Formats: sequence, C-alpha cells, structure tokens
Amino acid sequence: MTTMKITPPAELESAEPKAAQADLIDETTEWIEAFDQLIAEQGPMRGAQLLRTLTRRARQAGVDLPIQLNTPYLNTIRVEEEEPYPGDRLIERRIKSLVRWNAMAMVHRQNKKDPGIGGHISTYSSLATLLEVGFNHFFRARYGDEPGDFLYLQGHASPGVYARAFLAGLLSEEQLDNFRHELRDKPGLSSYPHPWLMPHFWRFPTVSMGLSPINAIYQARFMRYLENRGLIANTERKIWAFVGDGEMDEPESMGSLTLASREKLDNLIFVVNCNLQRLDGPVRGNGKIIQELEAAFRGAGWNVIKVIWGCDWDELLARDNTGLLLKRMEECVDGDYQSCKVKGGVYIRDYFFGKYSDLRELVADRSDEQLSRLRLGGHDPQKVYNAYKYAVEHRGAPTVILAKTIKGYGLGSAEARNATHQEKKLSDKDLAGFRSRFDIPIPEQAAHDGEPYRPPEDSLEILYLNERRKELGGYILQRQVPTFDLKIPELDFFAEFLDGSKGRAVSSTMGYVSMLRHLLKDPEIGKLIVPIVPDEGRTFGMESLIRQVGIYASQGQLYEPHDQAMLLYYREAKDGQILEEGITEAGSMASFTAAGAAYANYRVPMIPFFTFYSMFGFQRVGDLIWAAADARCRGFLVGGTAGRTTLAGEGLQHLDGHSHVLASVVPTCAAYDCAYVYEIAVIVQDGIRRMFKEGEDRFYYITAYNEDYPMPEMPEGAREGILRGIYKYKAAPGGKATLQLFGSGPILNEALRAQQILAEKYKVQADVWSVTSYNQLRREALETERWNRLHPAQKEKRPQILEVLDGADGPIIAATDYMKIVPDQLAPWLSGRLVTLGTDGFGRSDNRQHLRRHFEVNADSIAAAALSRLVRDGKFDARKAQKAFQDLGVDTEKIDPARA
Ligand SMILES: Cc1ncc(C[n+]2csc(CCOP(=O)(O)OP(=O)(O)O)c2C)c(N)n1
Ligand SMILES: [Mg+2]
Repeated sequence: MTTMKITPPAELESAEPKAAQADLIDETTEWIEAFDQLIAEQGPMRGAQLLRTLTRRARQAGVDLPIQLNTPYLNTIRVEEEEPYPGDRLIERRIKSLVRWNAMAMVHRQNKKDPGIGGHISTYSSLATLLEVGFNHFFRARYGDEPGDFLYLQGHASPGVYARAFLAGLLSEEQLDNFRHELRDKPGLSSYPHPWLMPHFWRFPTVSMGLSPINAIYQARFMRYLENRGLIANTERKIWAFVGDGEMDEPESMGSLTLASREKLDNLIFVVNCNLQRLDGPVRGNGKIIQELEAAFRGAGWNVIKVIWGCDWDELLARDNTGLLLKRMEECVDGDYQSCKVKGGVYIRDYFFGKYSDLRELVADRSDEQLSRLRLGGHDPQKVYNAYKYAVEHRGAPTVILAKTIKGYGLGSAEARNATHQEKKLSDKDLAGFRSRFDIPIPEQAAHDGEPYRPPEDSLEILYLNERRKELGGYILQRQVPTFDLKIPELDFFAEFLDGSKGRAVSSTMGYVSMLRHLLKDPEIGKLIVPIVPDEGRTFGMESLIRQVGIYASQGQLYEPHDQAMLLYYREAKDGQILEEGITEAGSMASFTAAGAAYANYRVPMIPFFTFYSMFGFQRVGDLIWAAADARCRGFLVGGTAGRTTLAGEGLQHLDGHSHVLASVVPTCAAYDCAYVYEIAVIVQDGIRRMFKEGEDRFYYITAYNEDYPMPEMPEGAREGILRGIYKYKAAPGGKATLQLFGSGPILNEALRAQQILAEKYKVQADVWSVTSYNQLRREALETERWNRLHPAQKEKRPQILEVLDGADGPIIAATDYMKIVPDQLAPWLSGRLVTLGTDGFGRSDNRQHLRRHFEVNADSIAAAALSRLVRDGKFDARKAQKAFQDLGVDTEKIDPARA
C-alpha cells in the first residue's frame, strides 16, 4: 500500500485554537495509522467490516453522519485486484483500428458522395474499446441451445457496429457502400438500429434516447419471468445496454433503476459511455457526470464500477505520495477535462498538473505528447476487461459500468470538441493523421477517398476475430425468427362471448376480462398469455384473474395477505403470470415490448395483453409504442375506460377522445373501437391467428368501455365485416333506408336509439352500421386508390367502404366517442355524404347523459343532425326540423364543445 501524507480534515483547521488543533491532528493521525495497519495485516475486507461496525455504533450514539454515496474519483477496481488481459492485445488493437477506420470511412465517403446524408463518427470512436472487449471476450451468441446475450447499442454508434460486421463477413462492401441509402435497388444499411428495416440484423431499436435503458431493464426482468415460469431454461445470459451519458438525462433512462435492483437483476449490465459530451456540448460542464451517476445508481441499489483512468495513470497515482493528484482529479470539473483534451499536452502540464508544484514535478519526465496521450479507462482494454469480468460475475444486483472516454477519439481536430457530434467528414489532414495513427494499410489515395478496408480472409486479424466469435458461440448480430406450430383457438372457443349476455347489462371491459380469463385456460396457448397492468387491475375488474393465475413476484409472497381468507385475494407467486407493474405506463410498455418480441428473442411466442387507462397510453408513451412497432412487436394493447363521454365523472385529464387518432399513425397497429363483446372476440381470435400462426408483424389496439348494457348475440355473417372495419348491424325498421347511421363503441347504442326516434317521430328510415375501425377502412381505401392511380389502363377497383355501402342510400351520420377526425378519415370516399359527430374538445366531469349532450353525440343530437342534413338535401322541411330540435332538447345556441 502507498503511504500518503495525512492531511487533516478542513474543519479541524479552523474550529479550534492552535494547541488543541495540534492534539486533534495527532489523535486523528494515530487512528489513521492504526487503520492502515489493520488493512495491511488483515486486508481490505476487515477494514470495511470495522468501518461498518463503527458507523453503526456512531449512529447509535447519535453522531450525525452524512450518507455517502460517492467514492473517490478513481477506478473502482484497484490495480492489485486486476487480472491480466487474456487476449492478444496487439491483434485486437489492429482489429479495432480497422473497425474504427471502416466506421469513419463509411460515413465520410457517404457524405462526400451524397452531401447531407448524415451519420455519426464521434460516438463510435468513443465506444470502440468498450465494444471490442465485449465482442472478443464477453458477448456470447448462445448458451447451449438457448439464445445468447442481448445487446442494446447506442444508436449513433451503428457505423462501428456495421464496420465490425463487415470485417466478420456478415455485411458486404456493397452494403457499406449503401449506408443510409436504403431505397436503391441494392441492399442498404439503415441509419440506426431498426429491426423493421433490417430484420435479420437488429433486434432492439435504441436510437430514441432513453428507450434503450428502460427497455433493457424490463427485458432483464422479463427474462427472469420466463425462467421462473419455466418457459425458458435458466442461463448465464446477460443483457448489455450501452448508453450515452447525455442519454441518462432522459427520465426513462433513470426512472426504473430501482426495479432492477429490487428484482436483483444480475443478468443486466449497463455500460454508460461517459465521453462527457452530448450533442450541443458537455453533459455536466460544471460538475462530474460520473460522480453524479455513481451516487444515483448506488442509491438505487446497483453495483457500480467506475472505469475512469487507464493504466498510464496507475503509475502516476502510485508515485504520488502527496495526495495532490487525486485532489486535482477531484477538483476539476468535466469542462476542465474536456478543455485539457482539446488543448493538448502543454495545457495539461500547465493547467492540470501545474496548479501544484509537487504535482507538476510528478510529470516532469513526461513529454507534452505523452501527457496528451495519457489514456482514459474506457479506452484501456485492460481496465475494461476487468470491469466486464467483475460485472459478469457479480451476483444479486444489476451492474453499471461508468466508463470515461473521449468523444471523437482519434478524429484529429474534431476530438472532444463541442461540435464533434455533428462531424460527418474529416479534412484531408485528419484523414491522413487517422490513417497513420491507426496504421491502416491502404494507399494514400484510397484513404483520401475513405475506402473501406478488409484484410484477406487468412490474415491474422480476420482469423483471430472469427476464432474469438467461434469461442463465444458465433456471431451475435443476428435476428432469426423460428416458425411455430401453435394450435390457435378457433372462433367456437369464444362461443360464450359470441352468444351475448342474454339481457344482462355488462361492460365491454368486463367481457374482455372474462375472455382473457378464458384464454388463460387454453391448454395450448394459455401459458403464453402475459396480462400486463399498471395498477389498474381493479378498475378493469381483474380481481378474478389475480386469483386464477397470480401476480408474478420473483421472491414469491413473503407475507400473509390480509385478504387471504377471501376468494379473490391478492395472490403473488414466483410463477405468477400477471405482470402488475405498479403505476408506470412506460414500464408496462417496456414489458409489453419484451413479451411481444419474445417470439424472436427467446423463440417463445408470448402473447401480451397490456390493459391500461386509454388516456394514458398512446398519449403518454407513444414513442415507446413506436419503438415496439419497429421491434416487430406482436400483441394486444387494450385501452380501457375509453371514450370522452363514456367514462363518467373523471373530467378533462381522464376522458380520452383521441387515442384512436394517435393509434392511427403507427403503421403496424390495427386499431379497433368495439361496441360489443363479440366484436372483441372476433378481433382477438383473428389477431392471435395472424400474429402467431401466420407470423405477421403487427399488433392491435382495442378500446374497451365501462358502460354496462346488454351484449347482443353476433349477427349472422358479421365476422368479416368486424375485421374489415364495418358491418350493417340493424337495417331500417320500416322499409328502405334513406339515411345511414354509423356508430362505434357505446355510441352505437345512441345511433340505434336515433334510428328509433327518426322512424317513430319523423318517419325517416335509417340503417345502422357498426364501424369497428375507420383506420383499417382508410388504409384499405388508400391502398386501392394507389393501385388505381398506378394502373390507369386497368379496370378501376372500388375500396371496400364503397363496396359495403353499395345500395345504401342517403347521407351518412357518423357518431363516435372519439374526435371527428376519426370518421373523417373516410371523407375522401364519402364526399358530400358524411356528417361527423365526435368529441372534439376538453372533457368535463359529469355523467354520460350530460357528457353526450354536451359533445352532441347522444341519440337526440344524432337524430337532429340527420334531419338537419336532410333539410340541406331538400328531403325534409326546414321548419319541421327546427321544431324537432326543440322537441329533442337540442340547444342550437350553446357553446361549441370543441372550444369549451
Ligand atoms: C429522444 C431523443 N432526443 C434527441 C435525440 C437527438 N440526439 C441524438 S444523439 C444525441 C446526443 C447523445 O449524447 P450522448 O447520449 O451523450 O451520446 P454520445 O454520442 O455522446 O455517446 C441527441 C440529443 C434523439 N436521438 N432522441
Ligand atoms: Mg456522451
């Protein structure tokens, strides 16, 4: 152990008179010496034990000790604890240099060829060592028959990932040449990790900052869920999430840290690439991001490993017996470190070491060049290897590695500068510098043009790279989807839901939950169902589900639940099936994503049903849903308590009239607004078939409501129409209709009442249609229209909506519990016929009757709108209509709800 000069704590220097001060210093020195001796004789474990005991004792004695979450600004793993590097450092450096070159050259060349096409070079250059050590020594492609480790990679580092795959022979030079050129007739490479675009390569979309950390945490938990439920084997499989230090500012990044520690997710390793910079500038110019993150992660119960200094610094630290080096390391803020990197050796000598003469002396024998090259921890394979080893072997908690790196490492004048994130090209001088610094064996002109380079197949580099991967089970950057031979329930499995409620008033939510309960009992797919709720189980009447399959709790139920004597008690179990996430829609969505892509990642076709308050779905976690779609996620999102007028009493923040607008923007999401339970049954049955038998990469959004009414039996032949998006529910009672009424969700019942009012009071005959999906109808119409546009010489096809309405005459009044824009999606094909009634505007607290009158979607408003329209068409007397408004109680002068 090094002996340091003992400096007395600052408070001793000022608080006491001189003589007393000297006594105190002597006393303190004695204690420290005794402690040093104890460690020297009995080791650091004994030191830690003694301190813990003393701390407890001090607290008992009323000593107010601050909670200390930070350790000194040094590496967590001490030099004496390090193991020697197991690989061939020289060859690995060669490989890394080639990856660096190809990553940089790919972006550089593309931007010369196609100015403005973009790409990033500085993120990967900071990450290279962190990834290479992993690829050569840690990332396993399989564990026996089981899939291997999962990698969540910084999206902006993808050029480096492609470059390595190129060396490994997974990607061709042509693909590299088509980086960010995905729309040519040659295979290209997507800008970032997108399984939608490169389904055989990428697994996890990560480029939207913050989604990768939260998704990785819930992925690790879902892996444990599958293991504890016996659906996959227990393995040593790890989830590695490489994230940016700037990215840690996103609330999603840090929001679920305690779940990971609570669940003891030692299958999870975060590597935070602490290059101290984000896009605009320093992450914490005036502080230290590594220290801030250390305290946060440690406070959240994670195992924290700091990798700050490379081996070059070990010798300096060992020689410094003044304690000044650590003092200087601690007093410098990240902005200082960045300046040191940019300004170089002379500045480092004067500014960093020169502050104290003893410290300046410490580096007197080093040249300026050497000072500028003092290596940081995240660029030192020895340090990184030891951190990874320690992380992989750690038990009982997730690990975060905080690795200090340099953004733009090796990029010459772009290195560590504020603008480095946006650099796309290197100057000729920097290119030449890069080529010689990393010893790239290509001619000057080729370097100038940014040509990729791959050494021959039998070169040491390629042989070594392949050998290392073989050792670790093969290439890891691959996504494969097996085929499943699942026995999917047929429609008759859902018979009780197709038959209606026999007059009993029930809600569609209740019907859906019963259906879920029924599905969970299916011998083939029951075990694959993953019900997910964010603390809304009781809202949706899921108590019986909790009893039936239990809530997943990795440690089982450690307490006796107070309601155990009751039939529907709160049952938690290690093999529980429900993921009760607590109040986190983001976390629930991350679970949904993990479960919905399990068919590819674990080769187990899990079927998630995530049920949530519809207002807090797409609006709240829309970007996570978008990423789930990119990940080719499958499953069912169920928006409960749906509708701006159906959820009574809750008011502005709760009443959802627009989730169907938001759902419509996700290309792989099929959104359905259901009125009756049989509609949900048909959609769920067909959805399971399409996703898990036919292998379609899509998911569903279904709205479920809490209004009780009798659920009718499914009309003959309605199945196809339900799936298509529209079917005639009830023809006009008294002859040929001159008007069409569209209704969705519970507003279908209002349309039915309007049908009756119109017939009985005004002798107007109307058909009533249930529209389950305006969005699906629109998509089909757009598709047909596009075909027509591209094939003008062929016979025009008619969109389904027009086919279905063949012979259905008169204006169409469409009423919905959602915004008017939802039915208006069909306006291009129903020109002049469509009148839309919807719930635009902020919600209010009141009951359904008042809400529907306010938003003008009740039966009376529908009937009035129909008459008004008939007047305009010259089919109804204007004065009679005006009178009808009064009779129906429709206030013609009230404020427009859209603006109220
Ligand atoms: C949600 C979101 N907001 C903004 C961006 C744009 N963006 C891309 S990279 C970046 C900076 C990343 O900094 P950091 O996480 O530190 O990664 P580094 O490149 O420094 O390794 C930003 C703001 C994004 N991709 N996602
Ligand atoms: Mg950064």
